Amino acid sequence: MTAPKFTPRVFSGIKPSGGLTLGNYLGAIKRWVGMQGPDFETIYCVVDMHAITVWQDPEDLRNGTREIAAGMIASGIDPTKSILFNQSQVAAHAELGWIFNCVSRVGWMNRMTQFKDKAGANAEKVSLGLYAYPSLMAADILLYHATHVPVGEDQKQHVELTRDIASKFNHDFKEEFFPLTEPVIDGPATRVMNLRDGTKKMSKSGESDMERINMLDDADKIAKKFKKAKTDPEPLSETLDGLKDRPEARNLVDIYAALSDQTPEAVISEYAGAQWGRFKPALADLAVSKLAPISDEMKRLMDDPAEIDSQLAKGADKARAIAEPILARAYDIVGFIRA
Ligand code: AQP
Repeated sequence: MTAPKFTPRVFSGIKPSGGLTLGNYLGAIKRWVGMQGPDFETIYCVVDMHAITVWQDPEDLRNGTREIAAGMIASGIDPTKSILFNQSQVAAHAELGWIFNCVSRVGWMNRMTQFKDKAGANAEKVSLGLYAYPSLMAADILLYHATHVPVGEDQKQHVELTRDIASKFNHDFKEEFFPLTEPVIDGPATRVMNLRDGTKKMSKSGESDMERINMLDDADKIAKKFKKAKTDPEPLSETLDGLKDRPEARNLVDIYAALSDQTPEAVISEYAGAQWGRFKPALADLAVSKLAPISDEMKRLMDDPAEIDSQLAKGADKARAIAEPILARAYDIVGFIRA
C-alpha cells in the first residue's frame, strides 16, 4: 500500500533509442494523456540517459530526443498541465541512481528479463549501464516520490524492482521515505506485438522496419505494413476465445480496439468471421485516421527544434524544483555531508 502522505503523482518516460512506435503510443503515451487532470500531478520524461546504455550517435540522440518530445506534445501531453523534460537536464536522476546502485543487489539485477533479452549471448560485452538500467529507472520514479507509473507490460518487472529498492532503502535507513509505487498497466494494448512475429514485442530498435508502425509513417506505409502483417489463413473467429492460440490475429484485434477506444470483445463481435481482406484495410484506415493528425503535428513541431528545446528546459526547471529537495533529504538520510 502506498503511504497516504504522498501526493498522487505520475512519472513515466520513453527512451530516445529510435523513432516513436505505435507500441509506445498505445502502451504509454495515449494513456499518459488520459491521466492529465485533477487526480494526479503528471511528470513525463524523455529518458536520454537510458538511451545511451546502448550506442547512440550523438546527433541521432539529439534529434531522437526532440522527436519523442514532439510526439508526446502532438499526442496531447500539454506542457502547461504536465512537466515534460529530458532526463539528463536534471542531474539528480544520476545522483539518486548511484545511491540506488548501492541499495540494489546484484541478484536482483540478474533476474531482470529485459537485460537477458537485450544482452542475449553477448552479456560480457554490453555496457555496465545496460545492466544497472533498472536502478536508474527506480531513481527516475522515486526522485519525484511518484505514486503511479503507467507503463506497458514489458516494464512491469522494473516497477516491481523499484518497489523492492524503495522498501530496502526505507528498511535500511529506518524511515518511510520512498513510496511503494504502483504500476498502472491497463487497456487492450499493454503489449503491442511485432507485425511479423506475434510472439515478440513491437520495438523501436527491432531489426526490420516492416515489423513496427512508426508514428511518422505516412498513410501508404501504414497500409502496406498492415497488409503485409503476418496472420494465419483462418478468418477472424466469432469470439475472443477463438483467438487464444493465434497471437498475430489477437494483436491486430487489440490494436484496433486500442485505436478505436473499444474493448477487443466489441471489435470481434463487429468483425466476427471476417476475412483478412476486409479487416486489414479497415485497421489501416482507422490507424491512418488516428495517427495522421499526430504525425502532421509532430512534423510541424520538429521544424522548430529551438522551441522544443525551450519547452524541455522549462520542464527541467519545474522537475528540478520537485527533485532537488527529495534528493537533498535522501543525502541527509544516507549520511552525506552537504553545505
Ligand atoms: N510494444 C509495446 N507495447 C506496449 N507498450 C510498449 N512500450 C514500448 N513498447 C511497447 C512502452 O512504452 C514506454 C516507453 O518504452 P521505452 O521506449 O522507454 O523502452 P522499451 O520498452 O524498451 O521500448 P522499445 O520500443 O522496445 O525500445 P528499444 O527497442 O530501444 O528497446 C514504456 O512504458 C513501455 O512499456
